[in-house]
Amino acid sequence: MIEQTLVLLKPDALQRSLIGRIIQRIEQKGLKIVGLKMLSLSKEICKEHYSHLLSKPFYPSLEKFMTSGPIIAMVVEGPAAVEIMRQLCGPTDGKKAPAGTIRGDFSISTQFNVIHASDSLQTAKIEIKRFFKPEEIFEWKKTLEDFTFSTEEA
Ligand code: IDP
Ligand code: MG
Repeated sequence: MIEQTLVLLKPDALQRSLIGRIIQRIEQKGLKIVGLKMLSLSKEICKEHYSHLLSKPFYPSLEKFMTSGPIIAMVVEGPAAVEIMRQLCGPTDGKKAPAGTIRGDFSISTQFNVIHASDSLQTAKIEIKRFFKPEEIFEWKKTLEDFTFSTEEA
């Protein structure tokens, strides 16, 4: 089944210039980016997004981190996209995440773990709505068109 999931590149990914390398892994796996933007996460949206963690002692620190600089939000599409994106990310703690996963290769922290991906199809639907208007998500197909520009068009 073709699914859509929400992916966030956290402020540490931008600070560490990892945007390209992370997006490359998503594309090389075969998933398709159908929405993408840079934004500042407000404290209000952060509280909503991490509502399951509000009572945790580390929440204030997580909020400070997530609102410390811009993030990239993406809608990622493909067969079993929710599960595949979670596999690409690896477990929460970068120290325990296996090599070959995004967190395993780019993080040694439980908090500063560079990426978020929705944990279920139901969560994905809610999270995509939190960050994207319907018109900001695009339907596009890979085509056999030759997009090489000729000198006449230049
Ligand atoms: P997930 O991102 O792997 O789904 P969650 O448990 O939903 O993990 O936690 C959301 C985010 O909160 C994590 O990605 C991480 O940035 C942060 N976090 C989770 N547990 C801890 C912790 O024990 N200490 C500090 N930050 C944490
Ligand atoms: Mg989670």
